[in-house]
Amino acid sequence: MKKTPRLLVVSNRLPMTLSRNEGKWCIQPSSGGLVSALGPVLRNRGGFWAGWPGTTEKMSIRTMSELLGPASESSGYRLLPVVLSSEEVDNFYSGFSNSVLWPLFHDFQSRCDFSPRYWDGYLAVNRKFSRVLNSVCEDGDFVWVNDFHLIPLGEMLRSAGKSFRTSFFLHIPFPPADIFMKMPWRYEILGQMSQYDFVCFQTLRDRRNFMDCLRIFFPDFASSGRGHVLRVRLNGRHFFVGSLPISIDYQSYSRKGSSRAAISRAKQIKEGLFAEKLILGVDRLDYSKGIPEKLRGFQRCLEMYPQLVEKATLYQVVVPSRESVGEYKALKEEIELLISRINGKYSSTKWIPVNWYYGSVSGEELAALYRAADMALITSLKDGMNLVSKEYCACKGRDPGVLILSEFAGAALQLSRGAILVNPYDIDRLAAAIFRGFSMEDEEKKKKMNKITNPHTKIMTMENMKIQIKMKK
Ligand code: GDG
Repeated sequence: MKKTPRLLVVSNRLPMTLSRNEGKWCIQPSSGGLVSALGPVLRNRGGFWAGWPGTTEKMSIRTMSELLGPASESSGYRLLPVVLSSEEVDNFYSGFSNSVLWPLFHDFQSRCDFSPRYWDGYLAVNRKFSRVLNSVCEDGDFVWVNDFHLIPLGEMLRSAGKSFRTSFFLHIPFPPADIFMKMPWRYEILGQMSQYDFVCFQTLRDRRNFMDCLRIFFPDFASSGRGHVLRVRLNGRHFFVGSLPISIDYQSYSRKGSSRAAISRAKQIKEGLFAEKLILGVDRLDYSKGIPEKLRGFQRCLEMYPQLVEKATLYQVVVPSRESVGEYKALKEEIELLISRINGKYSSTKWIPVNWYYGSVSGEELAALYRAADMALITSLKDGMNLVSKEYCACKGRDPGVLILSEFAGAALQLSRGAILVNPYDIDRLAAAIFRGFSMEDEEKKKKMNKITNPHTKIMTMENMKIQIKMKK
């Protein structure tokens, strides 16, 4: 009988993070969209998940396995740590990944730092990942590489001579050719992406940008097919290129949002905030998420529509992220300043316009916040997908809610019929959209939300992720 191929998932971070607190090692779930999206798809599927465990501190192999072993058992796949030094993290993670690829791929080319040492560090860490994977990979395995940190990995694995299939999924956007061209290593990056058997993007827009770049840089490029997966021929070999948007475990969010605990906690939250109308923002601390733009839009809304003063409260959760990168500290300060200005101008003895929490809340608390919110406000300046928008709709269920979503989030291409789309740079229209959301009748809100959550549309299901895994066959 033919053996089912084993699945090896690779991402920069493991789904669990190790840290040392007052001399004691702790393990906790990693945050961010990649882990939220992949976790439920992989649970109990077997195989491996390889990645960095999030610490550069030295620890014995025994301590590492004592910490990761139980997490492996409960998740149903083996966690394979790739240990990195602080110098490696500086050049590979803070450097090439977060100071070159992240800003460039989100169209912020002026934020890029193209230091050559970052490129060397990026390749060196990818080689390290490939050595760790090669130690467990067998012929016939299916290796699923995730995100921009690990683009060269497919080619490195292939050069080891074993025969396994590789797939690459880019969780962030792929930029238009005129932006991509700015990168000194553009030719190398495109060549490395073309070494996978399957390269997959969140949206048709990202896939089109990638195909445009291939056309410009590789004269013998040819493509065929139509629909979500195309066939590409390049330099004598062929591979597939797809656009398969990532989603969430809809049933699980829907259950959590309509649980008794979430409904009762949602009531408490609203009472505690004295909020007649609650607007919710949930974002990682990142300039791509447009948090300052959201705050300016909310302030403008209070100026333009004073009837919302003492009625609409913005609650913003900001999840700490990349705190070692200087720009992120500056962003936090900018957010603090904007919030204190709004609160200084509008607060009264019974109402504070903006409440924020800098930290990560539990999954249960997040579901209760989604349930409590009359509106979710997402103002990304560019976003691969944005799972928060989907989670909000799933948790809200039949309770009337409004989704205001940036047209620059990948999710906008899927959720446009049910959301109010905004350009976060257009402050007056953003303010008007918030007001419009609150002026809508409950029936209209429910109708719009149904366009998103209706199971026939399949936009909230994980079908697409499953298709990617099926590509291994
Ligand atoms: C990248 C791409 C793409 C947030 N705060 C808390 C918390 N979260 C969870 C949310 C959500 C996830 O983090 C954030 O996902 P996003 O998709 O919004 O954004 P990124 O982290 O930037 O993810 C993005 C994604 O990858 C997947 O492909 O959509 O475009 O940038 O799941 O729920 N979870 C908990 N507490 C929090 O305080 N428990």
